[in-house]
Amino acid sequence: MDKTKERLITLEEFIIRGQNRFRGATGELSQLLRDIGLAAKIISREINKAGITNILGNMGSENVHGEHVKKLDVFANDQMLSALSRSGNVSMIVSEENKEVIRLQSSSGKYIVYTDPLDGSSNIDVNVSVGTIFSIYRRVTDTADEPDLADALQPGVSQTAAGYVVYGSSTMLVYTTGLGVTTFTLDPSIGEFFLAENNIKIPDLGPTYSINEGSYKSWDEGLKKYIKFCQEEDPATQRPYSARYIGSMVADLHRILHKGGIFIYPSSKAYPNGKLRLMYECNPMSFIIEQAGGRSIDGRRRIMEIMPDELHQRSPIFIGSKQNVADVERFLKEYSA
Ligand code: FBP
Repeated sequence: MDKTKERLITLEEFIIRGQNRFRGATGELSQLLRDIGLAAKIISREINKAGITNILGNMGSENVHGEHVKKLDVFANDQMLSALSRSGNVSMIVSEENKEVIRLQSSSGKYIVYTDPLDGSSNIDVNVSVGTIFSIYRRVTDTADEPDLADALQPGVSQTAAGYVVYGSSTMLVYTTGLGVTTFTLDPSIGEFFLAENNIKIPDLGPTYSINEGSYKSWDEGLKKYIKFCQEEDPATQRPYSARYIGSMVADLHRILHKGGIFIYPSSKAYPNGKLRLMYECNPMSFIIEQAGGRSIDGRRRIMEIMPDELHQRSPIFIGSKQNVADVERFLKEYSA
């Protein structure tokens, strides 16, 4: 069917249709997704003109992780915090840019939201794709009471919704509410997100691997053997695979969602527990990839079954097509201590 002939469906319409599938739906999650869509449009507009406005470069301060904060990090964080506070449906926010939990006046709000407002910071100043990541949980404590840490420290399997925005050659919003993964493309000329693909499925195997090979020396033996396996000549199994590493997790996983393959950020000497944060990088991307038919592990366990004990804890991650993840899992079991 020629796509241009199909009636374009807006994010708004798609969200309302989704809501109507749930008897007794209150519309609160729908409002939250709409608000995140609005923040994405504003951040996208700022990124697109970053080279001509004074928004590139460092703020001159460091964040909770001891990383230099970029001006765009702060801008994106402000946009996400104000968007998430609009509806009154959110009682707590945890952001990569804020050490402590942000408690909102709407303490009876039934949702907790984690966000990495701008993922891929090292690429911001050089016009390479970056992203925004979000993960939404329903509170476990009574909304009549003040929310507490038990509401925030839930395993990934308890996510109500998760998604990301990729700011690349076009801006795309990708999310799941547990009913498959849907993608939307922003038409900046009218400021509207339109449905691009519904219920997208990741290929079972993809001939690419994505890892920062600069830390090779400090990898587990099993991982070294797996990367050698990817580089061996064997046309029957599409090997050697190609190496693809953008250095923005969102952009690397957006490619893998469409083309298959595997993204790995292992533990290493520099990052003994991995670099990426469990609650606002690993869990939301794992929910998306699993909903599309892929897998995500920390080397031994399913990422989304990890019980968190800290807001900003890190985790190694091996995520992507189920055959690629099964292969690395086999090597890790066989060769790693
Ligand atoms: P930020 O959220 O601070 O950008 O960090 C995460 C990240 O940039 C990921 O997007 C990316 O996959 C990874 O770090 C790149 O790390 P490295 O430069 O060590 O390969």
